Amino acid sequence: GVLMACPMSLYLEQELDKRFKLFRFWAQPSRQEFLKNHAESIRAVVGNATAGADAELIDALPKLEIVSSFSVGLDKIDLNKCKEKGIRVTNTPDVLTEDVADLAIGLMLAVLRRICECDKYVRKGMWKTGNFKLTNKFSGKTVGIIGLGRIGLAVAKRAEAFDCPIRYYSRSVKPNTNYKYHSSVVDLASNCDILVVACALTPETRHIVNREVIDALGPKGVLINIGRGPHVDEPELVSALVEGRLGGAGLDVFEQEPEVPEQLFGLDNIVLLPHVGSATVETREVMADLVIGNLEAHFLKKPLLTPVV
Ligand code: 8YV
Repeated sequence: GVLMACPMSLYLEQELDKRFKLFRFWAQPSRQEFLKNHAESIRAVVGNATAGADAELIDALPKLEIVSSFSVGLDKIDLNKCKEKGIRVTNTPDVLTEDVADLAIGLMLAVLRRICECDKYVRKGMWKTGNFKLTNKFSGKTVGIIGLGRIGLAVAKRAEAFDCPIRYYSRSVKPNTNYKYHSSVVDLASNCDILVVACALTPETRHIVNREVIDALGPKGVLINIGRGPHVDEPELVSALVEGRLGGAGLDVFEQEPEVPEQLFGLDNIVLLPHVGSATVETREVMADLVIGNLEAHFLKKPLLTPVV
């Protein structure tokens, strides 16, 4: 049996149903009762950015062999526990990189050029009675990227096409780029106009954007988060935006999804998205195929397509 941790893709559900005995964890009236009756038959868990396999679930599934995640991020999976128990883990890297990087650029443009606000202005019929206020230029702005991995690099490449100088922070200097390296996030934030969070969420990167970083970015700076909500100290971000200490923000992720701080709803210098970085028809289908491909490879004792553990 395969246990799906939460709803993520109808196509994936259909394809899993065709191949395995699929259990939908979210549809169980009682999870405890469900585990009592079915724990022994579950050999795989399918998770995502919302729910994966924490220590408790792993311990409750004695026959678990593999966790196949419908996400590139692995923060909802207890990787150490999987290693310890010899449970394999796979994710969906590469296939979503372009979409997430595209969305990061979209957020930069939307925040600086006020695209969402402009759209409302037209829809409300306000164009007839006035002129929209001037916005801010994107081309040529310095873009600072936290985490120059697959997604960070794809953002950099796109921003370069807009003549944006690129700077980055990561644990160590990346050998194959000429982008300017900063050894601290505060230093990076002090030296860029737009700061993008593009690293993995780990205990070390939790709240990597804290008050000090936000203040370094400053009243003209823009924060773009296409990583994970907990990368940013959200109450600090909210007060900085409300008090005008930060110029703007484009946020695809939040600390307590789907909860979004209501103080943000009244601000027009921010764009709020419901975690849609990889949410295109094309990419979600490829992600689903990769989840299934990994499960099939595992059960056929073939090499996994995208192994993590
Ligand atoms: C999805 C993601 O939101 O890949 C990730 O890490 O956050 C996204 O692709 C999610 O996993 C889809 O359900």
